[in-house]
Amino acid sequence: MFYDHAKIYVKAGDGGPGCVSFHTEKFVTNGGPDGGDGGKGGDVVFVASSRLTTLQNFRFKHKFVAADGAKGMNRKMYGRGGEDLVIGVPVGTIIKDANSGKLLADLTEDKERVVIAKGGKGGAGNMHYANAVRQAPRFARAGIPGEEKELQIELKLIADVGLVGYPNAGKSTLLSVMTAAKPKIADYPFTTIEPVLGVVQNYDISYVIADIPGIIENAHQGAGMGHDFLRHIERTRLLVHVVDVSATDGRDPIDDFNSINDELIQFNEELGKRPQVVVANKCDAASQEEIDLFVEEVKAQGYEDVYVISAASRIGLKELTDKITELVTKLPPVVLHDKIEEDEKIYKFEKEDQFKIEIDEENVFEITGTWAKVVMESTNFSDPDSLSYFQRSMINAGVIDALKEAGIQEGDTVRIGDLEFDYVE
Ligand SMILES: Nc1nc2c(ncn2[C@@H]2O[C@H](COP(=O)(O)OP(=O)(O)OP(=O)(O)O)[C@@H](O)[C@H]2O)c(=O)[nH]1
Ligand SMILES: [Mg+2]
Repeated sequence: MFYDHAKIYVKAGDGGPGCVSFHTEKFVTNGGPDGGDGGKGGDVVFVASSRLTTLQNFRFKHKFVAADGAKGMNRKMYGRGGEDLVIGVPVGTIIKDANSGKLLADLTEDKERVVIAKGGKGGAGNMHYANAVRQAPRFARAGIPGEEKELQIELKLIADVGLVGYPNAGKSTLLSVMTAAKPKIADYPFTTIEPVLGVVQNYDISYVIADIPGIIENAHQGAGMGHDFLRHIERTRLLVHVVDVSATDGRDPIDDFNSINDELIQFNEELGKRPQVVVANKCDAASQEEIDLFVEEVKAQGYEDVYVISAASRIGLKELTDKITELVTKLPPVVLHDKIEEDEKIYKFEKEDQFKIEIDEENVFEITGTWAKVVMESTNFSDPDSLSYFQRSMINAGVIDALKEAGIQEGDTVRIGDLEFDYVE
């Protein structure tokens, strides 16, 4: 089985909590606050590697969690940052948010890296909260939780040229004579069951050809191997359409050619419009009449580049390879997606995802979400300074306004985590 898609869960590390501490030293009493900041949580990072070829690594492991940041320490020492979790994937991997379907990354080059889930920032230690009035802050901020995401991961191989054609047409044979690749070749349909890449070296130019399993009529409805593998040639600049002109299996080469083109359009209209070089293969086993008939018909359909070859007997290969090389260097790369927008949400508290207000059947206004979690962990409820900081956070974050909007009345109960208090105007 060729692993070309997977669904996984990733979570970046939480920021470490800030520290509450006061400077102590021999002969020094009542030293100032010296609690350091918590360390940042580790990021979840994806790195493309040309040494990997499948998503096999996700076959049994579906959960990936980066390390949390450490707690801040006394003497203004920062907590250690959590280590990033680095996940290697093949070049050509596309990462999407599984829930929204939003594209997060498209890794097209070796060693390309992308941070998919950002680690939470560490909480500030109490050293930051001293001021003229509040000389001994007994609170520090909690760390911000790391981002978590469900990801849909897909592999679309990066090849310049895609070989398409009916099963048994000779695609793998052609790959084996144009490149150093050694695909399996046999006289029965569906010999190729997973994509194979080969590198063509022609003059000083090199490019990658992908051989995929044969396609048959109604592949879009799942016939044969289906057309799932077509995704691997979606990015190719050029298609090389291989047809068996000898009609050995009793099929009609023109019908084969037309039905493959129909399947390409069914899969993706763009793929139907992709430039095509048509290869009439197995000319050694075909009559001149059969060959002429095919070439005439294909040219009549508007295809200019038609090559008569025998992959097995290595006839006509040079002209074909030169043409493919020329087209590959001329054609622009295929752009699959629009540019990915940056999403910088995690370090900022934005209103929508910082809290949520729900009113339960006892008319308790419950506040949940990241804001609530962080603020609750940051507050020392036995410390008056910390409490007033908490109250100001409620106003600044817009919680009070949101409660009013939700219809809160004087004396109603508000709940955040384990804390319940009465709402006072
Ligand atoms: N006579 C002749 N036979 C050929 C030629 N090219 C390939 N063949 C034979 O055709 C059969 C199928 O070749 P493959 O290269 O496996 O065909 P394929 O298109 O990759 O087939 P699938 O992987 O099953 O889709 C093999 O027996 C090859 O030896 C040719 O130019 N002439
Ligand atoms: Mg094959």
